[in-house]
Amino acid sequence: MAIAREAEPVGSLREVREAGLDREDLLDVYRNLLLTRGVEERGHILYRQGKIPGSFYTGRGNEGASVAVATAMGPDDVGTPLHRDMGVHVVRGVEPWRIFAQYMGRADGPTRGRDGNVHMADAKLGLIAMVSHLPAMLPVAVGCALAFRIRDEKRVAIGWFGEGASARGDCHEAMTLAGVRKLPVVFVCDNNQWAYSTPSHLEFATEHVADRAEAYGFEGIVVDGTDLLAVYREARRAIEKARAGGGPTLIESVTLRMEGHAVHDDAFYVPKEMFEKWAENDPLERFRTWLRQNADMSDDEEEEISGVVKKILNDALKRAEESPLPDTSSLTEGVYATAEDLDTPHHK
Ligand SMILES: Cc1ncc(C[n+]2csc(CCOP(=O)(O)OP(=O)(O)O)c2C)c(N)n1
Ligand SMILES: [Mg+2]
Repeated sequence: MAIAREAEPVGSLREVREAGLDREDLLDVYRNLLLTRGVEERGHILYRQGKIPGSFYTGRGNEGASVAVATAMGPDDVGTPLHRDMGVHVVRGVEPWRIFAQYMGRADGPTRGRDGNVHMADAKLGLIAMVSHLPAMLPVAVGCALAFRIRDEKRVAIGWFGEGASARGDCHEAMTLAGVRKLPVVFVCDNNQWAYSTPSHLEFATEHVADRAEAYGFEGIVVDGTDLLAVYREARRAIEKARAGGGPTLIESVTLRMEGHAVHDDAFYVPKEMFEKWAENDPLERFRTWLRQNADMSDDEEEEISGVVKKILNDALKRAEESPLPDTSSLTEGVYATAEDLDTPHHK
């Protein structure tokens, strides 16, 4: 039996306004959503052209949820996005050309060419780069939240994790400390129903991952991750609750990983019917339809936004290809933070 609250879908424009987004904001969100999908689709092309070293990961199916949570964050909040959360980088303002540079291991990527894939983040935008080990970023997010508490800052940390990673001890440790201290942290579980080839019934024995939250002493919410606005509303509530001293929330956003674990995996083990069913709820198509039906997005507006996005992506690809590979003499630079690196609102 489910313990976590199951979030309702979002209905009208009025309801969304009450949650903090006006019509202009919604069109910006749509632009960010198109950019997020566009970056990953172009990434696929770069991979097939042999321009991406190593593997290539996308968050197809999770674009809406990642854009939604990042849209709900405040400017001074921090987050630890994972390999399925490209929308977070886009919304926080990482320019697409730098993401393409990152994919290709170039010097202008956020890791300055130290890593080719999505182990990246721009600390100046309040993001902390993931390490490969999962869910090792949850204790980091909780540590940030503890620092905010000690310094009496009204800031919130967001920690993302996959449902498969929730089986590990660091997830339990992070949630225990966050619950005990009522820290300003929001845990976001990207439940895409697979951890590589392991289905979720072999990952956790409760109905929902969010059912665990009550045992840690905070609220758990399950939300349809293809409903961008429902994820936004729940994330916003949870973030503002944390900011006001109400403690953590665990939001479980349910989607389906619409591609293989990475580009090397054809996901033969995922039943075809599952893909077909979830394809009917594509987050981008769903949000586009909602905008047309509830916010009167016109053909002209839609065309204008896609035109702008296409241009950003085309220019970004060109600029990224012009970025050099890192100079080997710079190998030891960026290993330790400099005073300049730490001169951001996030490192006061
Ligand atoms: C501790 C650890 N074990 C194994 C891996 C290899 N690995 C990377 S992603 C992944 C699947 C994680 O599944 P989930 O947490 O559901 O996230 P998803 O990839 O589905 O978004 C695995 C096993 C890892 N990164 N860290
Ligand atoms: Mg998963």
